[in-house]
Amino acid sequence: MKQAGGADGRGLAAPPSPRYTGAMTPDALKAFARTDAARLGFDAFGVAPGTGDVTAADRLDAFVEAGRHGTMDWLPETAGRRRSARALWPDVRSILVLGMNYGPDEDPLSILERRERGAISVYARHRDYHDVIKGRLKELGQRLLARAGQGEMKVFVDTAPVMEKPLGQMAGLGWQGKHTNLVSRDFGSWLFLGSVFTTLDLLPDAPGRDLCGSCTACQTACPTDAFPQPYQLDARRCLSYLTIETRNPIPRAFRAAMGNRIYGCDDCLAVCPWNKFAVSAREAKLVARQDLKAPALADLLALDETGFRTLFSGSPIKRVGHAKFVSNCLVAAGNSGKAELLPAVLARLADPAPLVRAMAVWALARLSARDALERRADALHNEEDAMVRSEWHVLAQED
Ligand code: B12
Ligand code: SF4
Ligand code: SF4
Repeated sequence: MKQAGGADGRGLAAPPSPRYTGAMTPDALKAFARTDAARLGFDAFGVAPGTGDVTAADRLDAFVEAGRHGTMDWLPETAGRRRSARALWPDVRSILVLGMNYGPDEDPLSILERRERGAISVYARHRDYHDVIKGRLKELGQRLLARAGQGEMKVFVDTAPVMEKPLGQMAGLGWQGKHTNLVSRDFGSWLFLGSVFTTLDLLPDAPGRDLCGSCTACQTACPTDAFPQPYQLDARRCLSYLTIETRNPIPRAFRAAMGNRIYGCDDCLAVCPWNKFAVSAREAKLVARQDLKAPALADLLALDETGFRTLFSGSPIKRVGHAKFVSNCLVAAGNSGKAELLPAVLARLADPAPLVRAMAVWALARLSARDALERRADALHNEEDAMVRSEWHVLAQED
């Protein structure tokens, strides 16, 4: 048994275990892994062949060629390895795909009506799922190798150059729906995905069958019309990308449509009829924190760097950084129609981060056009940043 380094350098091989030496059939090994996965808190399990999904590669190329990845340059940069499991690791023979249910315990869209509150998407209302899942994938893989008495493995969740959704479909966990995410018959839209690549031969499961039928609910629900075709997403129009991935200001065309969504978006996921079988997360670390279900925008706008880091310690939100997060909250404040948020917005006009000042200008103009016009000349006199100046200038053109 060799020590295998993961793509992130942290993949592990199990230490030799005298208890588990001896041949096991691929079927018995798979049954062992399935039981172990459930014990470790995974809700869905399947095996894909080591070849991965070869048809997904062409679609990835088409996505990148059309520029739909926006500023996520790491997608084209890693496309060579991402497009096939064997390109990532030539020795892989089987891929265990695991799903962990993060189903919400209430309607995730009801918060959208409460405009003075910030809507945080379901996946970010609790502990960072990468932290929850990665260690368990390693444990699963280690125990499998120990049981087999041979082999190597690497584990992946989200950030590695692996196309997890097509793999999930190949492993029979569900199918890539028209909203492009994997839909499960048992858990609807609410499964996190992770995988264990291994050199062991395990019997693959039958791939998941597309059960979208004539439904178009996700496409209709999208507030920014981000699906140019069913099964295809233009990330540049997706609020998840705009609020999390890009550090540029939210384009003006999408600011009103953003409403109070300050981190990610769940609309296309939440309307899927297959959620009728969904249940709330059983993993305690994936149950929503009370304080992140409907946080007041006034409180979030008042957060300084330290307060931001403390509030979002252990949460994926921490990774977007204070400036991006506050800038998202300012767009939400601008959409709130709540004059009581004006003092918090005015305070951010003097923020050291240009991105924050820029969105404060927009929010101010939305909440009080008169205030904005009164301040414009002075602000332009003192402002040196081109992005912020352009927000004031556009305001002038909109007189
Ligand atoms: C980049 C990325 C994003 C980007 C781009 C999303 C996207 N759809 O590609 C952005 C930032 C927008 C994003 C948003 C979200 N993400 Co994301 N993201 C990823 C990541 C890192 C890579 C995805 C990827 O490869 N995209 C590239 C393009 C080419 O892939 P694609 O859209 O799936 O393209 C397919 C379709 O176009 C399809 N296709 C094209 N034509 C046709 C035609 C037919 C007939 C068919 C059937 C298919 C088809 O084939 C392509 C290849 O499979 C994965 C993790 C991973 N390593 O896989 C997580 C991942 C997909 N994200 C996830 C989540 C939870 C989200 C959000 C729900 C978070 C949120 N609440 O805000 C949203 C959902 C938005 C949406 N509707 O997709 C989960 C999804 C879990 C699941 N059950 O599927 C993943 C798997 C992370 C994880 N480990 O759990 N994400
Ligand atoms: S996450 Fe929101 S913005 Fe993105 S595609 Fe789904 S509904 Fe549209
Ligand atoms: S909402 Fe309808 S079309 Fe969209 S993924 Fe679910 S079943 Fe498919």
